[in-house]
Amino acid sequence: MGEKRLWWRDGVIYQIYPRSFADSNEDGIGDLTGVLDHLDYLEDLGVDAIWLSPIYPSPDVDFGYDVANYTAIDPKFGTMEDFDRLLGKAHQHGIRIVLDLVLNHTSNQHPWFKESASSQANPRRNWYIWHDPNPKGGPPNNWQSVFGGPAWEFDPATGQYYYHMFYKEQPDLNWRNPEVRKEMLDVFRFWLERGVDGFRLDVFNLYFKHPEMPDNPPKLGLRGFDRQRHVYDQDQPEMMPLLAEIRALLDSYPERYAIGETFEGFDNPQRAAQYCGGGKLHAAFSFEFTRSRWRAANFLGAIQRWENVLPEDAWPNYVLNNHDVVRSATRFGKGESDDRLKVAAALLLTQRGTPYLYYGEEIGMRDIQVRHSEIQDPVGKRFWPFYKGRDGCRSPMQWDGSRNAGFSLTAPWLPVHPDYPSRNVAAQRSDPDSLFHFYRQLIRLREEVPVLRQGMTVPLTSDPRAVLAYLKQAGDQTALVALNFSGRALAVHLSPRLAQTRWKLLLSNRRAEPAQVADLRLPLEPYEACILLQE
Ligand code: ISL
Ligand code: CA
Repeated sequence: MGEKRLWWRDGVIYQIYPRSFADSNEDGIGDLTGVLDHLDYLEDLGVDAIWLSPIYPSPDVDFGYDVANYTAIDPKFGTMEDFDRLLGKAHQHGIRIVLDLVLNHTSNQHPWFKESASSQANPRRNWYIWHDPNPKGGPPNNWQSVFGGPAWEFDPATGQYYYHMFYKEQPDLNWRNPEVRKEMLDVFRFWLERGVDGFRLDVFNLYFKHPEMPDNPPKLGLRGFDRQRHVYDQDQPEMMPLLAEIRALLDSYPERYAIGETFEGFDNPQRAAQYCGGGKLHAAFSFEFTRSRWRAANFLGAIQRWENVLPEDAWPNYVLNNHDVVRSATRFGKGESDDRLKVAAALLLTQRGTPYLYYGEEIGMRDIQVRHSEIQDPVGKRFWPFYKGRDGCRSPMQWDGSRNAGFSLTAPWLPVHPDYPSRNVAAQRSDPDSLFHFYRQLIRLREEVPVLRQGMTVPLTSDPRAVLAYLKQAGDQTALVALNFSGRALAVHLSPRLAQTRWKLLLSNRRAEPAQVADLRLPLEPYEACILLQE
């Protein structure tokens, strides 16, 4: 690992949901200049790159994940000049920019779809997936939308159905059409030429569907989408040569990067892993941490499963949060205490694998509770009260204790969390014991002590529920990380060799001096996260 530092492998990537980060023109919606205004903050936190959720023109049925133009900036976020300014300034701060490419589907307001829907004879008809009704009547097959209901929408004007894996306002593109494929590669080129450093590929494993569109076989599950095995509507073999083509394009520019998002990131890391490594994507997300219950063994299991399935030349990544899931602070935090969040942060930032942070995670932002009348996310409206949608984790960034948490002077598009007067960036920056400072220290340490980011996690755990302790070894460095998941004082059992090792304390949220090992036991305070380096 003596090689050169790679930003996407050795650094930390920070996801920004632009609508919710900072509003520079007081319209209640975050924007690009808002991001630019906070680059100092991001540099101080120590992140290497920011991933911006979609910033392209969008009617916002799915808040930017329904794109109406891939090579422009939505006016609510600013202009192309604002974007270029942000990119230039970010680079001056040593921060790379990763864009979110949503190429599986467009908005139904995209001019391509409008043309495509205008008649069966339109030259762009075949840019989307149109099909005659089933001879028995109804949709062409049994495929379901992940957002609920059949994935087929009938268009009475032209007498055919079109396919949409997500909302009906998000028709899927026909990637089997060479014109679509060419256009999409040009989208990559457009942003690469502007100097964008990388891409997050939204649901890329859905681009191709089986050409004959057979029914998916049934499986046990709760709702329509989960009651099928998704054999024919995702993960088709045509994806591999396409990834090779995308990768070759990226590799024709220096240090570019692509990370893909699959559904499988949630519960089938093996499927996600097949897309990573030489000649394919640099990475695909593992989302297991977003599902793990508060139990040391669950996190360890997720790490080991991910390491086991990834090809040798692929690099892992870990995520506690994103814009689709309940925040880790809400899942793990007890009341206003951030004790557990420090343990989770130490776990995330001492793995061999790129850590992804989600805005506000570093100050322990909790989900907002949305009332029915406040829901913005249509899945929330659809499945209320069983599932309230994804607004909870998308509330405005809490910058300070002033009105609207310093996000905007105008009422923001989603409510600010009521805890903002005490939980905000300004307050945590002036408190050396805050979660923010702990994240900042961990990020610094990860940078300064390569073993923390390079060494494989070798468990020493004796109590899989309450304690996760692991050794890491890389080059001539050995580190020991001990995480107490419980609110009780505990001890980690060490082998005689490890007990005799002279350990230097790099960081602990509970003590300033190294703990004394006695009787082969390393004591841990309640919720202590402690990082030791062999002297
Ligand atoms: O958020 C989910 C369920 O409510 C996930 O199933 C999610 O839809 C899936 O992980 C794909 O997510 C991505 O593509 C969607 C978009 O809505 C998500 O925000 C995005 O992360 C469609 O573009
Ligand atoms: Ca704004």
